[in-house]
Amino acid sequence: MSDLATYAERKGLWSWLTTVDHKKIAILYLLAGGFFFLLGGLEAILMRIQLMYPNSEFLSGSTFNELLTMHGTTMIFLAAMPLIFAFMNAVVPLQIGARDVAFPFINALGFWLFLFGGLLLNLSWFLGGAPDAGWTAYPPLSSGHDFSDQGIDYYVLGLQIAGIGTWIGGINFIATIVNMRAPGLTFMRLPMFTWGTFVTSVLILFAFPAITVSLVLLMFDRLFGANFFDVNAGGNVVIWQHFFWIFGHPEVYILILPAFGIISEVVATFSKKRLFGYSSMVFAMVLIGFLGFMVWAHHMFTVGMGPVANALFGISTMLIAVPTGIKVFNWLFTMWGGRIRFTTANLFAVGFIPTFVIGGTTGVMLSVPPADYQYHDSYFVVAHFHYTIVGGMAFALFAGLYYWWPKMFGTMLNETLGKWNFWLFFIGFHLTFFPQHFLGLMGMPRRIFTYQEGIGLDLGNFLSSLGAFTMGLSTVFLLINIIVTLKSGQAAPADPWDGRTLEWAVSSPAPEYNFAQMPLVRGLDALWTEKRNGDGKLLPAEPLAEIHLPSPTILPFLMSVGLFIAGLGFIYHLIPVIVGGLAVTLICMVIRSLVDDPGYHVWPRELEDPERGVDA
Ligand code: HEM
Ligand SMILES: [Cu+2]
Repeated sequence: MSDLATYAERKGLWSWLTTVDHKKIAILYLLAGGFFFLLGGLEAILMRIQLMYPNSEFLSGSTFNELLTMHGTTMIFLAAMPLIFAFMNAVVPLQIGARDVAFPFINALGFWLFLFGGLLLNLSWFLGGAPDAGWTAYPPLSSGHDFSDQGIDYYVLGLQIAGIGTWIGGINFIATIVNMRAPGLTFMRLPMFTWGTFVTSVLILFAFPAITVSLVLLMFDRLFGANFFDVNAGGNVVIWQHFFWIFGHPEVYILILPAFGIISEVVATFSKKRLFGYSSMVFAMVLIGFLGFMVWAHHMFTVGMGPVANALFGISTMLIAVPTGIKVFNWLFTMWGGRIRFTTANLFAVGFIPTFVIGGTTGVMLSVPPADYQYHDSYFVVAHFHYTIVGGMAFALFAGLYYWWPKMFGTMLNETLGKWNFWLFFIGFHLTFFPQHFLGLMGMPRRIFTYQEGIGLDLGNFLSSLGAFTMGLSTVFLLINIIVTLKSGQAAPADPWDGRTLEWAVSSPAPEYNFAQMPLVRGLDALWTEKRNGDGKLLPAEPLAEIHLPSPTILPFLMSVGLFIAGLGFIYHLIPVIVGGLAVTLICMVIRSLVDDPGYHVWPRELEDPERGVDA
């Protein structure tokens, strides 16, 4: 039988292209998401250079529009989403005591679809120009060829392919969390990050079909002459806004709920206390997820929906502040009286709290429809959503990176460089986005490429650009840290932070099979329960026996290449290319269905350290 020896041999590029192991897929997501994060950051810096001084001619208006659109789209779909998926993959199976996700093949397919969708979208830079209608792609800006050119086709097809990847990835996590929890791990004992992943996956399941449908309609308008959004032919442009935001608002919760989960884990671990108000944290999360579907039209107050609709959507939006407030207070109470350690991970988590609260507060301000008539489409909105999405989600991603890096890579990131990373980012962040509130209130519209001199906007924009450069510098510290750590990082023990949850019970990085024996969970914070009430080791829930693992396969990669090719075919109306690309995908699906793949086994004698049972 094939065994660990062959696993160890599988190290080269081929092993990455064919892997179905959630830990390796996590690293792929981290690499790809990190790459797109840098790309989106570069686009942001270019925009900030342009806006640093009035009447600047660094960029043309149309280039600015492309950068604006690609920055927003890249950050949301190609950076934030995959980085969240990186941690979901790296951590969730370990936290629930499972050997992998429910469908490893689908997991790999989800990654490759996202990557090839992202590559297709970015190819537009080299082939005729990037999309330029904003990340929201409102028609008629996006629908006809009068305003936009080929770029939007790349937007439509790139996002469609990447979106399918995200969707099946979400379904996979639902199945995993429902079915694969270790014995004793009831739902009300799930770690908060796993809860965040679960609720987020349900949101993905229901939200992504809305963008899929909208993109299909837009694709028909653009490629096949349909009239869904052509007002002259009886179409309706406002319906796009509804479709887009029925997806788009849940999308921001898709990003923030796992971030809340990360913060909960990090704050509890580094306060050496169990999370305050665990059950209320769970219910708050579920409630935020539910309410997240009720509020989409708060993006459309100024469209003319009328006072009743505006009032209802305004009130439902304000309601979300209640569960969010519960979470904020619970984090504070967790820290209260705790033995707090200010590691880099915890600095990011603690920095998250006030920053996110500012973003939440401006959100409540925006939810008041008459007030929104003033704020709408101004820099106030840009400040608001960056406070939630960078001050919230990106801070949490940094916290998660420093926290789980040892588990993912088996080395410790450097704390000194980490603190440079944190402080520069924290200062740079507020310097960038705080002045934008005032720029917005003074009347600076969003999505403009320049402004006049002497109308009061000079100082705020100058400071904002300085802040952006500071964040760029902070990212350089992160990159240096990663390079230094990869070259000569100190090896990480299994449990470097005195952790509470199951992932800290296995070695760093976890062995291929995660747990030699499925653990028995005897309380909330499973590992901490054993540290307090047992001998600090997990009890096995099953005898030592052979472990079944799925074989690697190149099919998910090839299926995604097929769709990528078909996507190009659609954009250029080349029927043979469409047929060829779809054929590649279809043939792979047939192979997958017809060829039996029994996987392989790891036998007890091959385990790294069989004596140690679940600890291996
Ligand atoms: C970290 C440094 C960042 C800087 C300096 C930055 C800067 C900017 C700038 C200058 C704009 C254009 C605003 C306008 O003209 O309306 C913008 C828009 C936007 N940003 Fe960022 N951004 C950053 C990070 C992020 C992140 C991490 C995300 C999401 C995960 C994000 C999402 C967006 C979105 C969705 C838009 C709107 C695009 C549109 O209007 O179509 N940004 N950002
Ligand atoms: Cu919203």
